[in-house]
Amino acid sequence: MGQISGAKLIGKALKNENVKYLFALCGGNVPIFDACIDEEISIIDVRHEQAAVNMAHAWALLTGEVGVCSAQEAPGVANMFPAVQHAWLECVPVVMLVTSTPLSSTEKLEFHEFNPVDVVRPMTKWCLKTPYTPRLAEYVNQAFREAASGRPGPVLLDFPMDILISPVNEENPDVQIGLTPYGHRTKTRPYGNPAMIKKALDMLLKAERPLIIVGWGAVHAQEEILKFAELTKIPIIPNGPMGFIAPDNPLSAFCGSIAAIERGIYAQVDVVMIVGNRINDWIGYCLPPVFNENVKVIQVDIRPEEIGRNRPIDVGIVGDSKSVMSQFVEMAKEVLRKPGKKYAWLQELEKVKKELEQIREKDALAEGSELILPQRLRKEVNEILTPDTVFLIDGGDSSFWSIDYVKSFGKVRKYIICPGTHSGHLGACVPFAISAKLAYPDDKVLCITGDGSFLFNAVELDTARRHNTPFVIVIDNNCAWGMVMVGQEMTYGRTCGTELSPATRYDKLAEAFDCYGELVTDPTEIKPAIKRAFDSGLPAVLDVRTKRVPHPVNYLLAAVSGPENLPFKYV
Ligand SMILES: Cc1ncc(C[n+]2csc(CCOP(=O)(O)OP(=O)(O)O)c2C)c(N)n1
Ligand SMILES: [Mg+2]
Repeated sequence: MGQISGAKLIGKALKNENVKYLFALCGGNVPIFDACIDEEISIIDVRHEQAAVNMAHAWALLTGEVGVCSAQEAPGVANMFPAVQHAWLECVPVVMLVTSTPLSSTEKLEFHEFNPVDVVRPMTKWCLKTPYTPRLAEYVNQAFREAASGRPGPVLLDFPMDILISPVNEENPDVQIGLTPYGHRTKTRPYGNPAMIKKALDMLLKAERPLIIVGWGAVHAQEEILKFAELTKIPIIPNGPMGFIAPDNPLSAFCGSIAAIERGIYAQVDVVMIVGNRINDWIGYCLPPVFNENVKVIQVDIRPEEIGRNRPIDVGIVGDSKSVMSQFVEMAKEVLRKPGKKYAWLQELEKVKKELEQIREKDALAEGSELILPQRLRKEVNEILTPDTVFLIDGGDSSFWSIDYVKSFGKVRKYIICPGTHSGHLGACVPFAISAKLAYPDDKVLCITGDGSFLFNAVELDTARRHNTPFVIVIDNNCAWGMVMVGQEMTYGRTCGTELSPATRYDKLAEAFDCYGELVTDPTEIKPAIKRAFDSGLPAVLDVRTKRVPHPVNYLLAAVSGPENLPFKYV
């Protein structure tokens, strides 16, 4: 025991949380880097701080753990902000460790003086300018507690330089409390009210056309939810975690990004249970015209304030989705001496799924375009995707085509829509791909993105190359901010500021970063090119030239301004 710096306390607290990687860009925060060396925490040093937050965000989705990132004072922290709003809107547990000018020089016009806490407060669950060196480890403990408990979210700890580097006596009791390696947070998860669960179960079992909708807040309860669905024969549809259930599972009601609306599946539901998912616009707020006006709604959420938001509900259950769903399983086992009745409903869903599959197959092989159809690109990718591939989605229309076509195998954390469901933050795919390879080093990582989205963080190819994280990025290059262009065409009948250049060569950009690149213009070359890209053992970019085909979701979004704009009708 002796003197220890504030930064070393932070390193030790991170180690106690089993942190493996710190995603970061250097500056005043290097004392934290140095402390990480001692604790064998690897620094994944990025080229833009936004990417560090994106990587921590992806790490959390991919592993179920808290992601940790760091930036220096003022411009470094400011570069984090776009990605912070993403983690905030998507409720992802990310801990940000940033630095600022010394407390002792507050308001002295010192170079880089800027208070990040003032700015990030509305986009974080919790943030603190740390005031006292001996308690730094304790503040880190609290940051993890705040990020991971209840509804998760990003948190920020700001370390003024004098607080960060000051030495303290290791025997100080304040220091010792923070450094105790256990007991700083409970892993127990709150159970739901049994009477409410019983009431909900009765409702579900009496229903003719019940449905379970799951969000990212239900991902850690996947096992329990699948078990419950199996016992009761109630179908599941994901709203966000699209890999929750394999699409060919008879209990999956998932048939594409917006097909449940377009095909009137939601409209037929008589009892819906929403687990770990905010009642948002992607499910039409569970209101007409997307849902039937008589639908009964059961909502399970960790956050009481969320229950009943956007529409009245019939049964509200406050609790952790894993705990609550384990209660549902136990209760269902008791009530159902024999397995639940087979709903005619499941057969109908199966019919719709088959029909859509055939339509998609036909669309993908349609002739008449010199450019590759986006549907064909997905069909080719789908045919080579294996369960040991982490599949990432990015882009505008590009995202929707991927969700429709590319199968998930039910490995929920290995199928990620990088822009999320609420924030729609484009361009995180390269940072996400790096985290994916770090989280699953034995798996392949494949991503399809739009050309517009790709370039936001393309510079992180350099990070990927230096840290040896090979993956394949397939660019659906329609030479446009396609999704916005469609909206312009529908609304104004002309376009502006949405064209991108066909002369830009993303494959050559990859080569400039000493990565693998290839231009693909022939659909029969897609699969061989992907194979070559993986075989290169490098981060790889395939610039696939595609025809711009608006995804039907655009008409759905346009319907916000009038349902008459829809080329189809809600049933
Ligand atoms: C960071 C960010 N900026 C702007 C937008 C608005 N936006 C939504 S879709 C889209 C077009 C995306 O283009 P691309 O990635 O090429 O995909 P495409 O629609 O062409 O398939 C844009 C710019 C956004 N969602 N996020
Ligand atoms: Mg595009």
